[in-house]
Amino acid sequence: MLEQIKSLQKEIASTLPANAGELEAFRLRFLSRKGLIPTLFDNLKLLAPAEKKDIGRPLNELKQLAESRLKEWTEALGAVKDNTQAPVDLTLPVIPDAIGTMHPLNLTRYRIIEIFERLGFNVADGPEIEDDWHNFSALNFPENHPAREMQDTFFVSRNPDVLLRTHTSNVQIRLMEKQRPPIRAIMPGRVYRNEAISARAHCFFHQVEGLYVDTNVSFADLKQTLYHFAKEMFGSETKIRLRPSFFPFTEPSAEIDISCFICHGKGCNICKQTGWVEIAGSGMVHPNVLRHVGIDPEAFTGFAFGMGIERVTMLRYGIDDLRLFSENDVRFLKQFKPVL
Ligand code: 2NL
Repeated sequence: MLEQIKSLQKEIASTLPANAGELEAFRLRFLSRKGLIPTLFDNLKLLAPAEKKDIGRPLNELKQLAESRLKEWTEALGAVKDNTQAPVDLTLPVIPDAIGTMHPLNLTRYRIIEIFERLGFNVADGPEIEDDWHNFSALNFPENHPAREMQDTFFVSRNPDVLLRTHTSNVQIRLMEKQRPPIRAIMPGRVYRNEAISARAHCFFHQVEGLYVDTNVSFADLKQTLYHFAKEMFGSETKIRLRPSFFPFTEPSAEIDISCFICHGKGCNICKQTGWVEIAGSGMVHPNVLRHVGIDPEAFTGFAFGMGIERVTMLRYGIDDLRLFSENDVRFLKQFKPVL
């Protein structure tokens, strides 16, 4: 029996199964219930106690050898097992994966663009770092206007002044300088004002301004265009109201209010019990502005307007703190439409 154990030991040491079938054959031959090693253990029981001692030990070692080899080879073959499966098809289309959500300011910006594009407005953009002419002088700001002060505007350098634009009107000036009427465009973009940060103010925000210059553009066109916008944006029941106002670049000028879509005129927190919510400033382009860009104010007229994207977004989604837009808190951001 000792001889048999020694020869089996040699056989195991020289075996190297090449695949799962050969490995199973090894298991069946040596370790299965009717295999060689369990049979030797059965025979061991029949021996006299003195012989048992001499045979038991090498037999146990043989069993351990066979078991450890089986385990080793099973693991080794497992690592290359994928060879037997169908390869990955690299020509299949990618499964779309939601990688994040749209920023609410972008959702509003895209909606505004969509509404005005259908009215024939182009989308224009321009620099956020601007000179005095395009941000102030061309827009008929007087020399001593408070917006030109350090307290209100971020200056990159002075004399000549270079600054962070305080509105996107600079893009309208640049557009009118290089393009003749008819001009119909909106200008979304980031603007900067030197203000202490709070729930209602930030040192930067986003604006969409609009401009329509052609022969015979009237105040009625302004009213009807913004009425259409209000209904598209806030629902078909929405009414608008115009209040006289003042801007250096428009004459006459008007604030645009919409009827409160929360309480429908009954009075609530959003409209501060008035039934109306302010959404935009507007007016007829000042003749001086047209002159500054070489457009004859006797031949052409235009209307313009500006609205804050943050303000419209806060109304749309019931957001009560401006800082949420720039804090990048995912608990806030992931509540909006997923990007696919
Ligand atoms: C507001 C008011 C407004 C304009 C912007 C404009 C631009 C040119 C000429 C005339 Cl080039 N007007 N833009 C006009 C009226 C109001 O914005 O409250 N914005 C947040």
